[in-house]
Amino acid sequence: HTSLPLVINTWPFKNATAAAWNALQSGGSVLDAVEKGCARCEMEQCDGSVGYGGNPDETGETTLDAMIMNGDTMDVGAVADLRRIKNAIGVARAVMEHTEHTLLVGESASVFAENMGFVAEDLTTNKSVNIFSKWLKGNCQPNYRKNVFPNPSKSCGPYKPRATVRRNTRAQLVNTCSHDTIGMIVLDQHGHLAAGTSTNGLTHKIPGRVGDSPIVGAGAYADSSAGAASATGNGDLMMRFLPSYLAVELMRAGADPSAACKTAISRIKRHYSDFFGAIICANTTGHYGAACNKVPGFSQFHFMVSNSESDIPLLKS
Ligand code: SD4
Repeated sequence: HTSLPLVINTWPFKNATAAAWNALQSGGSVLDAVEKGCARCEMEQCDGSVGYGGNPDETGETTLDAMIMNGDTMDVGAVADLRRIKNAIGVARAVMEHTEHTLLVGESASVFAENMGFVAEDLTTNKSVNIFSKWLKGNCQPNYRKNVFPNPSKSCGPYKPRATVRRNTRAQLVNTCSHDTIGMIVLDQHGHLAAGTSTNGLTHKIPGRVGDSPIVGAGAYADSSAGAASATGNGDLMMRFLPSYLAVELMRAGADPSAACKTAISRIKRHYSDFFGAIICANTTGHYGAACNKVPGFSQFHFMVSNSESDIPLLKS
């Protein structure tokens, strides 16, 4: 295909697109490109939703989820609930290249990272402290808990199970998330495909919560014989449908990337009509597409593209 290589990523994170593109141009592999692209967002704290200092959890800590997948070998490395390490995608790649495992989580993932030479540092910033203290001072809703009530002597936690069962507060779950995970797909001239994600998840999440981003087939999926996809949005809902895996399998069966993306989103909509989420897809020839579920009150979904027709990242929606 003449327009190869191809770099696409979720949201208007054009410096990430450029970093991935430059990695390819300077002889890097598709994995290098995905890693460099996502790492760029981790450094820039893209939209506050990637990297350190954003989306503090219920205790005020920022934790990170990331994954990287090699579509040639189907090797995957991922980290979830990673603490104290800024370069989550780098740790994910280290999991892939230096272990037999796929996913490491929490404190243990951080210890692994430190042993691999990643610098441990506080991920808290003035911004994340402000978000957290505003939440504490405000109504401090237990955003992601169902059937609980806050300790009556305090406005926030510790939360106790509610004695009488209430209806599932699905709307609350949907409306309190922020969504700007970077998901990236890179395809080179030789047909090598890779995909990856990096995020700090959701604001005020319950400690230990892991989103879709580090889950294979949910946050991203790549198979050089079929295509690749990556999702962004309400991971708690999206991961139930493995939308990235679904989109890749639809492309394998002959769907074009836009149709594959659309179907993956509509599968979720059937059950959660007001969920916020989007997906990007690319097939093995470098054709790409995207789809999102438009929800009132949420920003429109945008994504970035670089290919040989335009090595300046282009904003698409
Ligand atoms: C998550 N999917 O942790 C992530 C959040 C996100 O764009 O995509 N933001 O649920």
